[in-house]
Amino acid sequence: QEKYSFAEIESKWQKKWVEEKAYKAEDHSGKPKFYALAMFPYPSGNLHMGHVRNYSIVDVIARFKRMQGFNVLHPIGWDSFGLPAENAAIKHQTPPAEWTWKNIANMKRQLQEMGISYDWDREVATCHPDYYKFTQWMFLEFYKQGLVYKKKAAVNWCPSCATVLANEQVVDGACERCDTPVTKKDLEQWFFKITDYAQVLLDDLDKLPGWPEKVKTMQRNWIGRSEGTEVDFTVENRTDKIRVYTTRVDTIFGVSYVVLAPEHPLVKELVAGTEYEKEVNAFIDKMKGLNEIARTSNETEKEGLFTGAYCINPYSGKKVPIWIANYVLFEYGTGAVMGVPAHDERDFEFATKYQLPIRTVIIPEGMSLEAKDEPVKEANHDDGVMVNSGEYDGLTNRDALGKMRDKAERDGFGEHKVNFRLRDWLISRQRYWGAPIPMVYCEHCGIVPVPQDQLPVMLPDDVVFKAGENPLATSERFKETTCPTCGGKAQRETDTMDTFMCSSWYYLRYTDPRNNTLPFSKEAVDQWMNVDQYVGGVEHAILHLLYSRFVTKALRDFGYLKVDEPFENLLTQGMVCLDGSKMSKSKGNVVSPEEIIGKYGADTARLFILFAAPPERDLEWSDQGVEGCYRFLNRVWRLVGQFAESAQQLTGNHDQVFAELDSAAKEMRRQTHLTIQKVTADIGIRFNFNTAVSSIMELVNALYLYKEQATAKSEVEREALESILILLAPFAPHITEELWTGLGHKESIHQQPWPQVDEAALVQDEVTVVLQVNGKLRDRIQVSAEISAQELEQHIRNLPKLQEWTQGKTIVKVITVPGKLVNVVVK
Ligand code: ANZ
Ligand code: ZN
Repeated sequence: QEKYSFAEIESKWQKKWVEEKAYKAEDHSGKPKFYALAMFPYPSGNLHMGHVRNYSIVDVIARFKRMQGFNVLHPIGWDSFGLPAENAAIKHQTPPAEWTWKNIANMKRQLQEMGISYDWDREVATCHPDYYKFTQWMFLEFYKQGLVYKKKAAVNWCPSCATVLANEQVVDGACERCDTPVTKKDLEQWFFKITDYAQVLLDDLDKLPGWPEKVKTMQRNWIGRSEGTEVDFTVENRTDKIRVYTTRVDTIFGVSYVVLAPEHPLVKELVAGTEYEKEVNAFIDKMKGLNEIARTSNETEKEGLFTGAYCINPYSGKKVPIWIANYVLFEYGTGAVMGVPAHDERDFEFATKYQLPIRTVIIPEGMSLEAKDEPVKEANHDDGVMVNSGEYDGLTNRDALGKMRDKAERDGFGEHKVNFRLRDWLISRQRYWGAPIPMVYCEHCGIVPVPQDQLPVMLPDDVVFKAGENPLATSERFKETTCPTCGGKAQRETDTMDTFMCSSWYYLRYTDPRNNTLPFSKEAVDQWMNVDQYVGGVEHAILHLLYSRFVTKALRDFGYLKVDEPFENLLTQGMVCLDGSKMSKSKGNVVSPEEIIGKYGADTARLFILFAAPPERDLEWSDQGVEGCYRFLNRVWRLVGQFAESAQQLTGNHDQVFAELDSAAKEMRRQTHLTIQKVTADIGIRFNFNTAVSSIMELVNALYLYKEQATAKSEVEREALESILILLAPFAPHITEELWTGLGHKESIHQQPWPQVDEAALVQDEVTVVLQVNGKLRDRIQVSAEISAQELEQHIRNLPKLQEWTQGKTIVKVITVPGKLVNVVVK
């Protein structure tokens, strides 16, 4: 018998699949569609194990769905703009394009060596002019619709990368890429008005039951909806009013000071010409250099200064001092807060430090009124009863809050207000390797968008990379242009777009990747969207997913597509770890996919990574585990070889043989169909690839035992063997394809229909059991007489039809009366 020579087998099939376009998605097909998508990679140069895991998971789903009769779209591409290419360019003196395309070629070869079932005709790269032309088109479309604007803004600035960073690229106050502390700088920048969509982005998270709860929570927190009240405090001896934003207007009798953000325009006016001016100005300058996170983190000490001015509390009529402080941000709310030390931690810390009064205005319900004048040891934000609050005393604070807000609205000094933490999306980058922003500045016409039919605005290649300089500005040929409106002298915008912009719409491009006039046709996008299953790392839980949701919703509103949400189901895969920590170059604990594939083959690598842990959990690398998977595939290989040699005597009459089986054969068939049932549910319903693989392994063991028996029937063996191959095909596509053809089949195993469970084969000695859902009769099923309550319940839970009957509901309880009845209680 031949040896399992994986290298030969794998390259043979890979070549064939690519040549025959075996996994092409049909644009017009009678079959239902299924769109399976992995987050596309950044072409850093080599695949790592995280990639292998990501793409193997999606490949199992894609192959499984294909065998289930779906028309599957499973594309891949390259998120190929971004800083590393530019850094490499500076370091090695190679143009970013050259570095990037070389990496893409290498990683593409590696992907093909993994045998992932991509439709290669739909490959895209965001750095290709045919792609970024439409990234620019998006910019212009959003601009036309009033969702893009330019403004001078204090932005996060990395002095080392010499570029603007988005908030999310600032990690603990430092640049995500180079760890340099981030400063603030005033620059003219382009923004996308994502805040217009804040409420709907929040609300529609409820339309996504197929997303992990933790991801939705992260998005909710990022959007940060806050409901409160704006209240005016009139400045003493002036007409100016300071408008504060508070979520707790009920605490307003406890205000002992008002704080303005240092950047608040009123600050300079208040101190002009006073003894406070110099110190206050110095403080403002100091704050300018610091980013929000450094200013407001809990670890940062509260710091502030008195301005010398006072204002009046509109409820109590009392006079309170006006301060400025680091912990109040200009960009949030109104840039001014009322300080209530007794009920807010930050204010408590501040008041304690600067010896400002601390006055309780809410005490716990049932507590003696004496408590209202006791010294405060810590801020208390619990609900309770109002004290020290004039006419509101004795009310619950929730009642008081409503009444106080009504009063502000009635008397015209305030109003109910909803705020969001979410800021507009700053997309300008002072970098080279990105999509140029398609705008020109004309001396006569001002800001002029490049007409869409003149796209792409091509990246020039005659630029100079110098630290601290915007590369596009160094190309005269790029910069100097003529105005599309008047034909006069004009200059191009020299900033490029945030790469999150490129990745916010790539899943739409896959539906119509070679369209030359539009990013996609309506027909194509409506046919394929939305993505049925999206899989990627949890590090993209906030930004990429939020931007993509925003872009989809905006394009829907512009009339380009129909769906509300781009990603129906989301799976966030766990990390690949070695010795307990994430594999990473910096930790030096990396196992290279190429090495593993070279030693054992892609099928073993895939099988191990799918078998070692459920997709959402972290996976611990294990050399023994890999060895084990390799031995298992060899076992399968030998099993088929031995069968092919011995099984010549297949009778023509299959049904008759199956009708007259002895008990060992019946048991073999039962095991085969139980495994089909389990693997189908494990892949299709729960993504429990690991348990699916282990039950296939058990079936292999059972078949080894069965075939040793003198009475073993070839028909039964064959059924078991072919089931093993088909069930294993999504995990180990090459070896199964090879063995399948070895059994005499002409068609690819990957085109076989997914096997059906033969209910009759599952039964030992049968009885009929009534199946109810919430007491309603749904079916009568045949089960073994000996089946235990537990087995019966498991059997019911695995029934494919149960899905239909319990649609969208959760199973609360399964009541079983063995031999008689099962009632599934759902809610
Ligand atoms: C008085 C108060 C009393 C507050 C109290 C809270 C508790 P969220 O939920 O995040 O919206 N605040 C408002 N604007 C601010 C700014 N620009 N910089 C820093 N802090 C600001 O929280 C709103 C609360 O955060 C507001 O309610 C305000 O403090 C503070 F017992 O006002 B509060
Ligand atoms: Zn002009």
